[in-house]
Amino acid sequence: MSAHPERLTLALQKSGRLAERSLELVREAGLSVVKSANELFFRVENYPVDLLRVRDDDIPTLVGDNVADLGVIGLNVLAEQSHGSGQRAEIVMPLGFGRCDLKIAIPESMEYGGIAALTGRRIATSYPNLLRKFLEERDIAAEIVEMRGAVEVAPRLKLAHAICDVVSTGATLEANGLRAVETVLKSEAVLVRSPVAPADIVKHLLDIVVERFRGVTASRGAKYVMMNAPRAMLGRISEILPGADAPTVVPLVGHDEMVAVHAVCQESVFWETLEQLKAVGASAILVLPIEKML
Ligand code: PRT
Ligand code: ZN
Repeated sequence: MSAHPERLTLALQKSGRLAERSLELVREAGLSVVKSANELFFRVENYPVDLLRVRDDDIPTLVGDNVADLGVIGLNVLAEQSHGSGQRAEIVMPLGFGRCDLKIAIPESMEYGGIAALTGRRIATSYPNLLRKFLEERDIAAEIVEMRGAVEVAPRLKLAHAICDVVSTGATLEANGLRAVETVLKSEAVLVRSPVAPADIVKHLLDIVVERFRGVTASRGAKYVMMNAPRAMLGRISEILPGADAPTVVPLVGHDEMVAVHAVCQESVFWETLEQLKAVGASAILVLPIEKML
């Protein structure tokens, strides 16, 4: 049973790499968060919603055990914890932030002709379950050394030959004389929900919140692009526009060979894209942000 049966509870990371973007998602979904001195809970002013602020590692369990109805968590953490028994938090959708890869990295000086090079080696990681599964699937017998943090220093300390850790820019690997050789998991923040359906009053609210999160996530990075273009070039223009399906084409009065093209681009529109559009004859190109999408 949920801690507050008549309220929707969302578990978010209290501080860390996912904290700010998680809170931003909640705000963009129209929930006004009231920050309070209460370390554990923030209230939402305009809906019966509570934000439970915790360490990210606790979120899969809190949602799996139905203490929270929804949660935002890195797929890496969720997947690592999805090995034991017990109720599981269910993935609703990826959220498009907190992207990183769980990678195996070795010292620059170590030779590497392929994954067989890891046979008989010691690999330090905070992700023993994911690493074990990855190695087993490839029939590699290696020793896993479990570490809580500072995994990247293990090779220098002669604790391990290699590491398996989360990488985003790669700067940490480089600073420690390591290079990535295998990708164990591609990760991003995901929205998870409790396996137990909430009471009816909360269920309705939960559906609304999930739909709004979907809208916020979909419109992020999406752009509305408008331009004038030669009718003959419409095919090329559709190819150039990133992630746009079926642009709207409007005739221009007095210009039979020219049309106005309007399209929603799901991906970022870069200067290169605009230059390509110009090169095929487009003019008066406008790129507008999209605030909401449903
Ligand atoms: O206190 P709490 O337990 O809540 O937080 P935490 O310290 O366990 O996690 P936190 O806030 O560091 O990360 C939360 C989540 O962010 C992770 O579980 C990932 O899903 C995601 N994420 C995205 C990252 C990174 N990018 C990342 N770069 N998590 C960790 N890192 C670390 C990595 O471990 C390594 O030490 O950053 C370093 C590498 O970064 P680069 O840029 O040098 O490659
Ligand atoms: Zn953590």
